[in-house]
Amino acid sequence: MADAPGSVTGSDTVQYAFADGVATLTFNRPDKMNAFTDAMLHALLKGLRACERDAAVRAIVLTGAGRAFTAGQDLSDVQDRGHGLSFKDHLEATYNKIIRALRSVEKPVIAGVNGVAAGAGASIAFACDIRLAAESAKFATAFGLVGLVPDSGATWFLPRFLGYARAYELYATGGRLTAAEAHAAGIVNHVVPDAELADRTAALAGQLANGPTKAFGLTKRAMNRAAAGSLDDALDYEAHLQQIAGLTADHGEGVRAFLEKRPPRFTGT
Ligand code: LHQ
Repeated sequence: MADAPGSVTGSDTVQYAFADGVATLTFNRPDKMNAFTDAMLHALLKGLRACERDAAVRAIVLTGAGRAFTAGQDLSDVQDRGHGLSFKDHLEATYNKIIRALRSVEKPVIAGVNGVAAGAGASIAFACDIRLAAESAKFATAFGLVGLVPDSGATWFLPRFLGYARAYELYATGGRLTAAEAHAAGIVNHVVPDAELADRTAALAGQLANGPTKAFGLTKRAMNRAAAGSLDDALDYEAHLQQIAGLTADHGEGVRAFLEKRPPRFTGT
């Protein structure tokens, strides 16, 4: 029997579904634009860890229920805690762990950005490997509008996509990018009609889940490291990882399939 939507994450506010190698985590607090409470953040982290552990999961999708991807931190939660909240502790205990988990899980992670992604919600979308956006989706920097600095990796990701000046201006003006603008800037891989987002995201995730999972994971590891290093480092590290990928069953299958002029049957091993 399939897991109940909240049983893997421990909360219905982040629902987990699994089929055909693809795990989908859905932010599910639509009346509040899927703004993150503590319970949601812990549920998301739990869901990501479960995806990491489960070898049957070979691609991961993050998306939102209703008209938002997620509006980032629930601001009423922050206000309720008043000066009792350590922003630093909160970030370290939740968002920073989530961003690290997204970048370190050695499986492709796709954000199906169904609506607005604001504040740390946009950062979470930026930390995924691939972004598909509905035509009506938006990326809202939000932080500056509430007197905060960009967090959850935003200062790392956005200047890499936009360059320093455009990223700084966006944060300083509380600006937003439409899906089309995000696509033009290279943030979003594909913009699709709203009604097609779920199917298009599932189709891409399904395709990736049938791929050579180990090689896809090692590719991510190499690109994470190359983003911060020199060409010499990248060359050394690629050679190191290729030694690992070259010993996988999927590599053997890929070569056999090529030589036998047939599609490969990858198993993720
Ligand atoms: C919300 C929220 C929300 C609560 C919509 N909270 N209720 C990390 C660590 C520590 C501290 C602080 O922050 C962080 C990281 C961050 O993420 S900071 C940035 C937090 N996010 C924002 O500032 C975004 C605030 N939301 C918005 O700007 C708008 O709601 C957006 C642009 C997302 C959507 O606008 P609309 O489509 O016009 O929808 P709406 O504003 O009417 O929202 C619908 C409901 O959702 C509404 O509730 P209500 O009871 O009045 O119907 C909003 O209050 C609620 N909601 N975002 N973050």
